[in-house]
Amino acid sequence: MSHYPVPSKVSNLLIIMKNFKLISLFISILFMTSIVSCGDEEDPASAVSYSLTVTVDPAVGGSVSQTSETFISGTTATLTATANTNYTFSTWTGSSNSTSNPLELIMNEDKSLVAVFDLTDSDQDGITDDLDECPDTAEGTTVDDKGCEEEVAEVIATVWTGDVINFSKSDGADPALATNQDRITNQVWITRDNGEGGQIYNRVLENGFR
Ligand SMILES: [Ca+2]
Repeated sequence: MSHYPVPSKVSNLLIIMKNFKLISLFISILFMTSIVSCGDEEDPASAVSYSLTVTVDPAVGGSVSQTSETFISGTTATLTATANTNYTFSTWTGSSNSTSNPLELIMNEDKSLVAVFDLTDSDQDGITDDLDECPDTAEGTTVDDKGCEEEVAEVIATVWTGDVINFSKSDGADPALATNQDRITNQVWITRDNGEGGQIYNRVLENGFR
């Protein structure tokens, strides 16, 4: 191939076109740079955000300082649980299983938190404070369903440890009569009831003697 001299007008045009390409490239770079710098800036309108859902279990148990809300990615949400009367904050469940209160959450994804409250039993007697009419009974006290000390009836059992006794009483004979009893000691008068089943019993105890 042979080279021919380029006419000067054509040469000028080529130079202009070259410059135009350079200018275009420069403008393009400027434009690209401005796009990149826009992306770097924290523009709340375009930033990624995540939702936080907060619930309370049971609803009457208490409240949480933070309500359900949307957070910009990376933001820290602080949740403080406050128990209502007769309730105690127990734990967080859901996206975080923690007993920390307040709880700090970094919002890097959608999160759902449940604040769990338990009924309080101040004296640990098994009757929760909302039902306990005596909420300060001593440890180990036996309590009734109102949480108050239960009167325990004294139970006295008489156990026969002597020889086997063959006892007999005619049907229908009066168990109140000594002849129809087997008086072993002053406190043990065995006889048999005339009612259905013919229960054998200690006549002394039946009459309220001791
Ligand atoms: Ca109690």
